[in-house]
Amino acid sequence: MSPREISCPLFRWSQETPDRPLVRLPSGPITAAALEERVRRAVVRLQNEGVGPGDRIGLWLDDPVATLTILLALWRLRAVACLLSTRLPDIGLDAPIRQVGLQALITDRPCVTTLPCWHPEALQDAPPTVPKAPPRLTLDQHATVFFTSGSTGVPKGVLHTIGNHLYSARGVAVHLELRRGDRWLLVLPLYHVGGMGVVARCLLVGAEIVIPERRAPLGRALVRYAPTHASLVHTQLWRLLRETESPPPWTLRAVLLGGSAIPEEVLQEGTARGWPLHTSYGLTEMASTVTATPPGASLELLRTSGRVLPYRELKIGPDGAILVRGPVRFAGYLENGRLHRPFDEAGWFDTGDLGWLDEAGYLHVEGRRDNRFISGGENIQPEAIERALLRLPGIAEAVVVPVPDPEFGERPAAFVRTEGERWEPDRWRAELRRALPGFMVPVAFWPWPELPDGGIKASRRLLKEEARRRW
Ligand code: 4YB
Repeated sequence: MSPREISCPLFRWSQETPDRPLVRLPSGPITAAALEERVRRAVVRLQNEGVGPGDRIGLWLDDPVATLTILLALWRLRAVACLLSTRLPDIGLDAPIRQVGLQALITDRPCVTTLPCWHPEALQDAPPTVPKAPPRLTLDQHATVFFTSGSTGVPKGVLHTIGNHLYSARGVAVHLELRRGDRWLLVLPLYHVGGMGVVARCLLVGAEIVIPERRAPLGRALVRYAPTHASLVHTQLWRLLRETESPPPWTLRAVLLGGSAIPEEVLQEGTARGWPLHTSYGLTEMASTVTATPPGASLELLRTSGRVLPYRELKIGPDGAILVRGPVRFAGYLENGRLHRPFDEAGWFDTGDLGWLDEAGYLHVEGRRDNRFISGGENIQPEAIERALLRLPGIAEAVVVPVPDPEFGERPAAFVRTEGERWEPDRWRAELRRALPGFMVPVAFWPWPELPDGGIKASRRLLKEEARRRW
């Protein structure tokens, strides 16, 4: 085997521990041998359809097991799995299809494009063939495309290699002491790197991917499946803490929180009630987690985004920009079918996020450079106002956007989602005046609007448009 090659972890588990579950569903476990068989069936059918090295195949599927099976089959054929959000309406597919240059789409919905469409079940009706040699993957083989919407709303295709996912998984597995037989709760979609991260880590070490009933309360899933690990966004943890009074299950060793800053109240309540929280900073372009706090971190440490994990490098640029590189860094963006590599000569990628490192090497994220705006000559980083809002009791979510103002140019306005608490903009304004300079206190507070479902995060672009309509 060349140094750039690795053996396929699933194949290895299917040989060494065929009866060990690798996926846990409400209907029961899927063993390593059974998953391997599914992947082999899909390999046969995809090969018959002519799928080969470098082909880019869209996956627009709700079913995580079908997604996982086809993803692994595509890797064995050296093709690229392009994961499309199932929250996209049909018409929303055009832009990502064009950006990436897809050859075919695998979906269980009616085919809405001119591309060849294959149903996932049809990819399971061939007899599996036993490979002549153990399947091998190459570290620099193109593996996946995930889509990030960016501030313009035009989706960019983020291309990863096998090596990106492997090293991402290695660093997190070591940091969170993930071992064979552990169980990681998958309640993030597989078209987001946070979901992919769970899959890669579990496959690497031979842990179980636990997939509970969709939309079932998290508390129930924790009791039923007794996971050792879980990846959550802060709203999921917030709801979980509201839903249950119970202490965390004794099996649970790590809750990895990611995707944004975490409200103070969630951190305080979570740690006081004994939840094993880890805050983190990550991004699609780095195949998920870049920094994370260690096991047993104090509340003070949890207010940071943690320290850099193995196989990642991070530095702060002259203007406070967070720059990253290392074996987990993506291969580039696919734009109009072409690969664009936005890296400097030394391989650094400018994340667009601003932040700083403290003396102990813990990362503090301030916000995104392109969210900043100027109000009466003062620079406003809206995330600083959001952090202040999220420290107030009962505020579960806050997004601050600029609205036009003849005198100041732009001024901040806030969308706020409360949980259980009353709607009290006067009180919030008074509290914020104590914490922030006057120009940072929002001129308007609006309740969280109904938005088209944008995935695991609210779209700041849509909220900005909504604010302009209301102002
Ligand atoms: C932040 C931020 C922070 C990101 N403070 N802004 O496995 C994981 O790492 C995981 C576990 C649970 C939930 C999510 C994850 C993720 O993968 C998150 C990765 C992610 O959010 N990627 S993204 O491309 O959708 O967004 C990246 C952006 O999110 C960053 O560029 C930041 O702007 C923001 N962000 N962590 C403040 N701690």
